[in-house]
Amino acid sequence: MQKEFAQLMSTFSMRASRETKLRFAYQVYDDDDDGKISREDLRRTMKTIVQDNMEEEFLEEVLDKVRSTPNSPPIQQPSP
Ligand SMILES: [Ca+2]
Repeated sequence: MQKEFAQLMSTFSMRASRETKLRFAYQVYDDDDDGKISREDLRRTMKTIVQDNMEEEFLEEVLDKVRSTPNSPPIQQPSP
């Protein structure tokens, strides 16, 4: 457990490589483990963080903003 915590914290280090940070981001956000961070992955992660403390409409606005941010990870639209 201590080793895992140390590994987790090392990803926030300035010395951690970009690949290490990206790998960590995918572990956190890629909820369905398909190698892509989709809008639904982000929605599930945000719901876990904010629980019922954010209006659905505001959550959608935040998700829209993330999609339009340069250098953001590719976002996959959910299937209709
Ligand atoms: Ca995914």
